[in-house]
Amino acid sequence: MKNANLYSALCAAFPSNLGSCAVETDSGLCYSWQDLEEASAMVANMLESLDLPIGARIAVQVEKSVEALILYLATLRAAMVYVPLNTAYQSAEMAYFIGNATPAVVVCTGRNFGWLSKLAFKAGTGHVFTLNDDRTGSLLDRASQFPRSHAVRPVLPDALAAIIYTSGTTGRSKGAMLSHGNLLSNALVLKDYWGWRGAEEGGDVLLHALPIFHVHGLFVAIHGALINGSKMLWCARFDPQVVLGQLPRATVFMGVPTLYVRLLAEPGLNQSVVRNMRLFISGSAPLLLETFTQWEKRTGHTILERYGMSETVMLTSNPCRSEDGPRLGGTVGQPLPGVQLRILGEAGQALPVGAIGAIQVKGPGVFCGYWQMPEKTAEEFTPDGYFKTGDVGHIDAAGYVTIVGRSKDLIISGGYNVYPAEIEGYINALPGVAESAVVGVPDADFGEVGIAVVTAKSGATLDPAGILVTLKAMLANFKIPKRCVVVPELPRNAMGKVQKNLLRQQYQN
Ligand code: MCA
Ligand code: AMP
Repeated sequence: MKNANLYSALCAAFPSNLGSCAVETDSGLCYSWQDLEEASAMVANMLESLDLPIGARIAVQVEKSVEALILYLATLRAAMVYVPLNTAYQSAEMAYFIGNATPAVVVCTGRNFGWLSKLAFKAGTGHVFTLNDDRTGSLLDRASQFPRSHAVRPVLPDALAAIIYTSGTTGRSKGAMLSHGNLLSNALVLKDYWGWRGAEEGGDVLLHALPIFHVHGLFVAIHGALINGSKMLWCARFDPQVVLGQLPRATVFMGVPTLYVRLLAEPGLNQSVVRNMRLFISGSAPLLLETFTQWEKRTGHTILERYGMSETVMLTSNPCRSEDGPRLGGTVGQPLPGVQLRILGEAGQALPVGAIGAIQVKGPGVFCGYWQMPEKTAEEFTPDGYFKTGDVGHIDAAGYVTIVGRSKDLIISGGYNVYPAEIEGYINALPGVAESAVVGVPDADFGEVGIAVVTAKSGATLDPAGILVTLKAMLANFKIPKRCVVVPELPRNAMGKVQKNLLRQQYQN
């Protein structure tokens, strides 16, 4: 069998000098390429010693650290399936993910071990390890007893590498199953399309300041650097001052639009700080034209905006090389090589250039379906095999795609997805609440934030601030609406459907 293990491809791209620095942290630690290879071998050996079946899920909710990256690489090597979970998730959310993914192994912080291990063992998980961001925890203790060399398990391209949870429009989150082939093909396309520079051309250095539990920070950024043998400057969290301090040493930066907005608010952002930069990339949420233009004025660099999804990895990108065309603000660029993208009208008819419709895609990055949800998977594909993105947009004569909205009821806040239906479910269950509607309104920092509009049951009195406090104890912090208002009734159309567009207009500032 020809080995399609993603780790093998990443490892093959490591530079010949394995002792050179692969990852430098903001606390001054340097991990060499050899460290990545050997430490991931030890963790892979440890995982394999647990006698788990190929494809066993390894669910991970830990703070960002290079050891967490090593755990990801080890999971790939051992042909198990990585399930990264946002550190903001609280117990009810974690109970759902663990119940749904049925992981054989859960890795969490020492701080959360008490409640999370109980929950995991109850759901049938066999092993719970801890991993802290200071290189302590039972995972590393155990792994330290295993050999530093490991034979990567060969897999076929369609073997699962990761399950990424992405919230559902109506019900609970769905786990998007991504294969080694999905991830490797996307990494290779982006390596070429974004012109990653090898050591002979001076070598790119990636400044990594995103979380590593979503596609952007984990796959687009990390795979990009590793498959090019490029060093990463690693920030444990996004701090604009720290990023400014590191920019002169970097050549590539990736961020959600909020990161660019926050950097622009720093007086220290100027052309000198970015003098060595080659490429600024934005994605995960719409980049306002204003941010795009201001960035160009302040730094002399044109941000490259691209578009993707957890279910598809990257789909479109503005050009990197000037000979491929200009980077157009407000657009997400052209379909990447290998991606077929079409715009359809309401009756399912293909639309002419410029007409607005539903975006559907096909390509090597498109996922293998939702974990244990065959009906939901079937619903999201057309009979001829296109995936329905739920995004609405148009494409121009030169092939540039512009996203104008979403048919899915989704708020994207600071690059995180918030599904109103989920929040409304929690609010509606609170005592005294008759019904609620959560809508997204523009926000200068997060791009969009949620507002909860709530009505009371007859005779009940509601405290809007109290509702938010109660929600905070139940849900990840980024999902909490930034405002809550109590109204006598929600606006409805003739069919009785809540008119969210009116609420969006009413509460937009
Ligand atoms: C934090 N808060 C948020 C968010 N983050 N509220 C709404 N949206 C958010 N994104 C809450 C905090 O809990 C806090 O609430 C209050 O807002 C202020 O937090 P702040 O200190 O400003 O937040 P932070 O810790 O600085 O984080 C902001 C951030 C972070 C750095 C922008 O949200 C972030 O790293 N976002 C990147 C997300 C990302 O990587 N997305 C990629 C998805 P309180 O004070 O009440 O506690 S992958 C994807 O979409 C695909 C497929 C793609 O195309 O890339
Ligand atoms: P996720 O569920 O995290 O995979 O989010 C995917 C969604 O993020 C897409 O369906 C889009 O709605 C949105 N998205 C990603 N990149 C962009 C972008 N550059 N511009 C606008 N929306 C984007």
